[in-house]
Amino acid sequence: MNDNLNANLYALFASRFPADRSACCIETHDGHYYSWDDLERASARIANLLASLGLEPGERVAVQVEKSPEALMLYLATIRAGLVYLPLNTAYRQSEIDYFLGDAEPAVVVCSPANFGWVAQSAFKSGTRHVFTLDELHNGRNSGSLLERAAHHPDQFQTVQRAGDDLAAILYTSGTTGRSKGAMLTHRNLASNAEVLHRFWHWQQDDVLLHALPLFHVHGLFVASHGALYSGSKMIFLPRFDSAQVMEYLGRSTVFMGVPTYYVRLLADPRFGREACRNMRLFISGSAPLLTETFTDFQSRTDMTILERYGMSETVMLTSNPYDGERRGGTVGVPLPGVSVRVVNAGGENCAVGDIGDIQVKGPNIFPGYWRMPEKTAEEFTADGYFKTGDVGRFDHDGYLSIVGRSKDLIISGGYNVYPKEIESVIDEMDGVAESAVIGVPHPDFGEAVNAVVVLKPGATLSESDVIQSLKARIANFKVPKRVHFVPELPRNTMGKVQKNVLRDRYA
Ligand code: MLC
Ligand code: AMP
Repeated sequence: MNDNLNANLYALFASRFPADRSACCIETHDGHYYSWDDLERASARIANLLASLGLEPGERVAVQVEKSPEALMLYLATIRAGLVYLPLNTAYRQSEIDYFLGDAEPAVVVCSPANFGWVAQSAFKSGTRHVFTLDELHNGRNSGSLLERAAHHPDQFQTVQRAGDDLAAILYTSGTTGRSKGAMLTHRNLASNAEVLHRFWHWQQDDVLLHALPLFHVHGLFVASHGALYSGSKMIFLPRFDSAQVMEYLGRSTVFMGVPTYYVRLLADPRFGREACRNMRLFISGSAPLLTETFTDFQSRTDMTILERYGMSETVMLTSNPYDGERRGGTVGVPLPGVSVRVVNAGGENCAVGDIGDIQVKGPNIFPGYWRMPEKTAEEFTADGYFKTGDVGRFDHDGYLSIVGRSKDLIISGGYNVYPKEIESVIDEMDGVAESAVIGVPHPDFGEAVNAVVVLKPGATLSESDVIQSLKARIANFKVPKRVHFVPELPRNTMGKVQKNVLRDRYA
């Protein structure tokens, strides 16, 4: 990529939109159609509004809103205006939002009307200058929303000049110790991955992406939406994953992406099969391990093979099963072109084929570091510039990578990451709790479910539902343990470390 040209990611997308800008870009489940022209004009109006606020390039725009075409337009407008997009899961509660806003110090925060009061309070405490809702009505009124303000601005906007190394987005990913870290992603990181995936997955302009993922994580925003934007392909936007609704639209779609739970739920519907998939070209799975059973059930029900790929917030996509070659169940495929992936032993040497070791990666898609955490960043890279993923795997003789575990203490539930340490700290603060350990146990729907094992202080009478209710008020719902087990003491090894493997076996 030539940095003398504008390396702004939006400029790249715009150069690839269909020549016929009146073609449909997004169709929604409730029957609204948006053309490519609509997308360009609306993002220009919002970019003009953001520019009118006097923001400096690189300032952050934090967004916690429901999924909608307008949310995607806000994302594109932010990039277009040279600002940095910070998406936030709608499930996050006040203490989580307080932390993200305090750490990222965004200049602008956009939230839902229902949360406006407390989010605005939190935002202003962090020095945020502007808090908006997007466009949803509040008590029947729509005054002060970002879209209403943007409507008064011109529908043309000169995309701001950005270099490949300039930041485009920050995605918070929890830390194994301490609080969440903001993974900084540059225009080059995102552009290089969009280009590579476009070729690797054989995207065509006449593809139709059935988009059921949330827009606030890598999978829904940078893999799914970017794929369609870069290819000039239409998207059908569903507000959330619902298997019946997905089935309704599959006949008019060609590409679908999801976390393994989506495939488990589709397969649970007896109507899902060859006929439902007759128009489909490609099903992609990622964000969590796809069970071999799901992979083979899908094959026998549909005569199609799910393509599994592997990535993370810090790196976007790293490996993928091939489009034309063999898609091998239980593997995440081969390194994407331009991405270097190695498996190393404890001494940092490359493992032999078949041997298990730590997965390390390098390439134009790898993030430059964690927001305002130079020491943490340095710890996560090797001296020769490889990023330590925290995943453990092995290569086979044909160069296919399998992920066999994680060196990081992480639970992936329904495609969402949950860091035990964070939940343990909240449980340990509860009255009556002496200590706790949070583990992931196999779950038929979510892949892994969060479980807590709690030791009470003498005389305390906390129940399972007390712990769950108290956590629901404080942390995002998907992090709340599905079960709480009470024990007199936690199993420890001779070093005093809690033996989570013992607990995982006991509660599996
Ligand atoms: C919702 N709940 C979850 C959950 N999602 N619990 C555990 N894990 C989850 N993932 C809670 C709900 O709040 C509810 O709590 C209860 O579980 C049952 O809810 P549900 O109705 O079954 O949930 P639903 O709304 O259908 O959502 C499930 C889901 C959703 C799987 C559709 O979680 C989802 O879309 N996940 C995708 C996540 C994703 O996009 N990941 C990509 C990350 S990017 P209660 O208490 O009310 O009963 C990444 C990088 C990469 O990892 O490689 O892609
Ligand atoms: P996140 O931090 O949310 O971006 O999650 C990234 C993590 O998800 C990776 O480090 C892996 O542990 C996991 N992951 C992503 N894709 C896959 C996959 N196909 N198989 C197994 N794990 C995956």
